[in-house]
Amino acid sequence: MCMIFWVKSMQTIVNALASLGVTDKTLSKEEKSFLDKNGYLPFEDIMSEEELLAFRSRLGELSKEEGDTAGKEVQEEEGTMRLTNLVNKDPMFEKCISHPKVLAAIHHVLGDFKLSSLNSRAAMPGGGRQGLHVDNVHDDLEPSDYRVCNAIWLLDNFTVENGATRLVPGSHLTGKSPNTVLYDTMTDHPDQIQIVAKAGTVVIVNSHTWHAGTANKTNLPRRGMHAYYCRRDQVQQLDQRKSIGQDALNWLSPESKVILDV
Ligand SMILES: O=C(O)CCC(=O)C(=O)O
Repeated sequence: MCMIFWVKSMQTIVNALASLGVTDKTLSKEEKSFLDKNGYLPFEDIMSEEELLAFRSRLGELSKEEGDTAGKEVQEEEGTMRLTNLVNKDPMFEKCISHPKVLAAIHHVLGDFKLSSLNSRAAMPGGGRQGLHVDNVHDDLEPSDYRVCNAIWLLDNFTVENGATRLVPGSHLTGKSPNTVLYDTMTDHPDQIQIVAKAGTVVIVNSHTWHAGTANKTNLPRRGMHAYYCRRDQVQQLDQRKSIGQDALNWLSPESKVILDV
């Protein structure tokens, strides 16, 4: 990439972060080193009870409205209910792409970044088990060359029983994708942990950390939203310029438009 363009683009995201109140001190030294070492970082109490109720209720309405077409713009997955392009569907979802602490963590991993897509994923009763994966298949990636990073917004308590995300701490440092080194990505990994955390938490997951959804063995859905970011030089999962409507362009802040690259 031409140096002048790179510096200009980096200034744009840096300016947007500054006006959202993100500084080098937004994350503590301990938080940065935990994220660097383990490839994930939870933040508790990012959503209030009222916000949780509002998000759950709006996603429920959207699921009904979209029916069989839900999630089609990006990804369908058996045993789950997915919705996508949420930024475009209600002003309430802007919170998920503009929270200073979350953005500070994404910036720490990716440097110059943009939103790749904002989706919800509910593991339905009996569904949700995935193979360990990274979100950008690669091999021999240098630890400083991260391209994608996720923020999982927990709308329900994530428990061992209801399909809490599993991940292998530190696996982002191997530079490898699990499908190229593991015999079977579906089985439990000896070093995996499960992200057991309460609703309202946001978990940053460096998407090069081996991770996966687990099976929901309860009779209620396990709901979360994925604010998925990519480095600014990467292709978005959902082309935001093509997907955004005029209503959203009217309600989004200038900072959010920089984050979306629209
Ligand atoms: O929702 C989860 O627990 C993780 C899902 C995931 O990793 C994915 O869909 O790629």
